[in-house]
Amino acid sequence: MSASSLKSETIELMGKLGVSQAALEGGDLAVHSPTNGEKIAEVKTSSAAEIKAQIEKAHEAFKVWRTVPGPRRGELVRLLGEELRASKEDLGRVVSLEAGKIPSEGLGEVQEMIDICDFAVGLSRQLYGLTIATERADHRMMETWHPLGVVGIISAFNFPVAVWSWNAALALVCGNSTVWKPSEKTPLTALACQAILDRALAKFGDAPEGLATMFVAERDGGEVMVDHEKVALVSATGSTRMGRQVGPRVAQRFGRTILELGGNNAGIVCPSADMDMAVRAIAFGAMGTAGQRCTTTRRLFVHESMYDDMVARLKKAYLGVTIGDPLKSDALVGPLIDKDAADNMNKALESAKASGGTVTGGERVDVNGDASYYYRPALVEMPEQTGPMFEETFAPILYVTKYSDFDDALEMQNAVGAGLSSCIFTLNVREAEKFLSAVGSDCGIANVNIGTSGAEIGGAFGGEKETGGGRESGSDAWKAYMRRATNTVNYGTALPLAQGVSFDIE
Ligand code: UN1
Repeated sequence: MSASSLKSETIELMGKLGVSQAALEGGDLAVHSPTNGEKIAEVKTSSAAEIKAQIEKAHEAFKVWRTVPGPRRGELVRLLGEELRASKEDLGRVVSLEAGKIPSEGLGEVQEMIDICDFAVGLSRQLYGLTIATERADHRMMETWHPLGVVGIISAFNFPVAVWSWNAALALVCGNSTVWKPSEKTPLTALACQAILDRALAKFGDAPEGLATMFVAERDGGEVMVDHEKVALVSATGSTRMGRQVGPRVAQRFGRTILELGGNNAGIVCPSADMDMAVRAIAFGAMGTAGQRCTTTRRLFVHESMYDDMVARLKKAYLGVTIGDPLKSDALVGPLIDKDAADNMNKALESAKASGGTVTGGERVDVNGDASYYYRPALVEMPEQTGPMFEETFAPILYVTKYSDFDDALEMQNAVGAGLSSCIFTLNVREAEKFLSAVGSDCGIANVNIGTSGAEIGGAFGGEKETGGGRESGSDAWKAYMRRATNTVNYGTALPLAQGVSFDIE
């Protein structure tokens, strides 16, 4: 495929998805495909004034949308799910083109969007509150969940479409409007999602204008949204560094946040582990998506009795894994997103070596020349948990360290700043249950005999500590997108005061 044909494929695919060629040309933000470095589009960024106007409009839309019954709001998300089913192949391909994911992962991401739509449709009839026993006669106490307002969504390049849908599907059934700022590295997938959503909105018929929109901008555009008083909730996915800035800024104006930040996810391999299962799970968790998931397995603690066997098997997997252009091959590992990612990977490997690490893999692989960054995933044997192991490097690096005592392994796993995902491989029920207990993994996701990545949408997704504490997606994550009112109703003829207080004014 010649360089220019990638651009024409982009125009053709985006056209099929409903985005005009004009929207892809002449803009001030260049979009490069990480698959070969080619410039595939130039899109227009929004000014601060445009973003503010968009938020004002979303706020007006919210005032209407909050009065629409939940199940009817669910109908819009059902239509979105239908449109996504129809566009799955094309949107999945744009994810591969723009984010460099291998085809099954690009498609998997769109499947995750379809799944959350299904979930949200059911949820639209289940925005339940509690009825609570009251201490007063002839009284009823209950909770009501109300729509919150404008939800600002900030998403990262690595899940350029799914993370938006987790937020938008829930926010919309909960009666909110949404404004989305995608990563400036992946605006095309966002333009495609907007076109898909616009088709669902057209079929829906009478949704208020400006209900769910997006804008392309660099960081300063995101700041406009973060600081805007009419954005009730900012749901931000990205680095811990970004979250450290977003969190306090939103808190300053008493807005709400859902923060889904860095992960430095670990696995523990115990003496009884099913080794075949563990190797496959760890290989996918560490090398899948070229190590660019927030749930990627980055650290591994292996019991000394299994260590040599595990390292030998992993080395084989690392040296044998196929690396290639996701648009043209069925390789399992695609490119890093850009040169910065490659520089960070190299830096971390240098630092690991300086800390006594032995590196297998990690070298650059020439797939499509100098303007794209393909690397063999790196397996790094570390004598102890030290140096770069404490940092999240968004690249395919897996550090492996030996342990002899289970409690030490647990302590090492919890000894980092982030607290997103974790896993244990064991057939020993005591180890498994301890890992899941209050003294076990301190992460938001803790798995047994499953890797750290690839969570289903049905569970709440997010993590503790420097991961930010937010939860998105399934379970009761919807509650973060609504405000709770406690209502007490007196249907009697007296006015008893709570706690037996007397206050007789006659
Ligand atoms: C992310 O990397 O930001 O659990 C999200 C997973 C995916 C989501 C990852 N379902 O790996």
